[in-house]
Amino acid sequence: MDNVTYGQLLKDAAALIEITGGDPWRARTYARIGRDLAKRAEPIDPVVASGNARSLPGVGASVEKHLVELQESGTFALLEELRAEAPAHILDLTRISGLGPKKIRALWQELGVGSIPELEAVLADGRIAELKGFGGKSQDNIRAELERLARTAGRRPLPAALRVAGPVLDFLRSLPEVDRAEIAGSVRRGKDLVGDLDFVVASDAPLAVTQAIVGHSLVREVIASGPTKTSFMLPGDLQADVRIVEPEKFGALLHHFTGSADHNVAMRARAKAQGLTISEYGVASVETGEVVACETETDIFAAVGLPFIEPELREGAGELQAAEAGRLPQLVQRRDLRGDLHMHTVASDGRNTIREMAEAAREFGHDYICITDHSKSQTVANGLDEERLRRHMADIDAVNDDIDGIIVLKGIEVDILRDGSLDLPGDLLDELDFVVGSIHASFRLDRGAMTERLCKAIASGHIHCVGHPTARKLGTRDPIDFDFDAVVAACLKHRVALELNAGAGRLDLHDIHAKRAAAAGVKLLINTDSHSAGGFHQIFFGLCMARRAWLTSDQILNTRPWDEVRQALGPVPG
Ligand code: DGT
Ligand code: CA
Ligand code: CA
Ligand code: ZN
Repeated sequence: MDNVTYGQLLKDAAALIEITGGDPWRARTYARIGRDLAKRAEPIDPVVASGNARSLPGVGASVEKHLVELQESGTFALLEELRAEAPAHILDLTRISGLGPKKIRALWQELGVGSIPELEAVLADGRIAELKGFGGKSQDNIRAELERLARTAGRRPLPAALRVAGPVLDFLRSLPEVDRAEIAGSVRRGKDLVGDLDFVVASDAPLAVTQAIVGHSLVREVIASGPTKTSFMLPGDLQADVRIVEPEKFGALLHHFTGSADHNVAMRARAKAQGLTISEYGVASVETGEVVACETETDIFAAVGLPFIEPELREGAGELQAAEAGRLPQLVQRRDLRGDLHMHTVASDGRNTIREMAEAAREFGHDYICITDHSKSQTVANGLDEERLRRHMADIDAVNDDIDGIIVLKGIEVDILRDGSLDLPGDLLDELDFVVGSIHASFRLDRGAMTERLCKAIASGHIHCVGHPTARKLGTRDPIDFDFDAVVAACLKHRVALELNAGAGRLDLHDIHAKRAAAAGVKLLINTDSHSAGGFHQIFFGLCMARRAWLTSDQILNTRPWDEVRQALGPVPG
């Protein structure tokens, strides 16, 4: 069994313990262990199999027993007991942010609500108002959440999809019968939310490949299986389609299933005008039926008179015209990025020290980083007040003096308060190398007030960058509402950058806004907002957003050395 499943089932048990009125302390312990196991890089299976489950972080005698049962049977007795005690679909309610286990328990015990449709019913007939803690505001929130869930039904964040897709792709590539395997579809195009996974495989032995896939431990349920096409379910209710072709036709298959559908439609129209057809089997002549291209994607594009178009651009949004005119952008790449200017340490809510973050960043290949812990109003995140920030600044300087091969800058992620003022005094902020200003509360101001709030912070002269500008949480919280163009104008005027926050839970700005900001001339920064030394790889997700926004390296500030970044930002001198 894979780590994600171990973790998910422990988290399910944790939620059910609280919903059924069990010990909250025990629930929290299970939830924490579940989260840690799901994130763990090394497989848990062999550890459990060798009887060493207790060497896993936090695991004691009772959890060890569950893990052993899980490995043997795919479930454990306690989980089954808990499931039997509560309504079958009650865990669906945990997807509504703002509804914790306590509230879910009240809904179930007092009103008999055990599923999302039942929740919709008590909301519609007003019975929900009988419950304590479910006033008008809370009901509005639940309504908004239900709308959000309906809108994003079945779609999930790219990082979560990749966590599941990665091991499947590795497995396919490890098969001796497999020549090449790639993930296609919306994942290859780097979309922030994806519907399903599409794998394309080159092999001369499709049956052997199919047999191997359906036997894989990650495969939950096979939906359809033919000689060259298989569909199955992966953990987290994620569907995957696998298609297999002979190696000579791999390019055609990869192109077709990378899409997007709109891009394919545009390609077909172009081919038709040239007397050609285009399908998953290649580009062919209408007249003779002869296939003129199929081996590589470059061949496919060349057959219709175009240069290679990067997958992130294939949305049918003018990429064919740009390619035809020789105006395709030279998209920013991983190796262009030199630094990361947003991260947390143990001083606030991060897991590692300044030194550990610096060493990991250097190992990752960065030339500079900025330590930006939270400011004081983030009490849950142990935010820094003036006095603690002063000490932290000295600590950062000490690490910077001591370490070779990387510049360690001192900064902060200062809260932009409800009225647009900043959470720490301006003269103190001005002593820092770099300041990120972010919104972490009061997300529901109306559009006018929210725009004013952001513009006031941008005009303060004390911040260099707006962090995660729309404050969305990918798949769980909608973006805040403000006049984006007004904020872009303020950023230009005051030389403030906008962040492309690459943190797996955010991806904020997303592509459409990033494109608009860059077109207006605002500088962007791709930062990971890492909360641990293992977080820097998330820059990949930020790159996906940037590339989907057609961005080149000169539109992204942290492709430059630190002194140039600094000079490009902040109040105009004089
Ligand atoms: P998703 O899964 O909803 O996030 O988005 P995609 O783009 O991965 O869509 P999916 O999985 O339905 O299909 C993968 C690609 O296969 C799609 O981008 C283009 C191609 N494709 C699938 N069905 C059709 C179709 O009916 N017409 C065209 N032109 N292309 C299709
Ligand atoms: Ca797909
Ligand atoms: Ca699909
Ligand atoms: Zn933040």
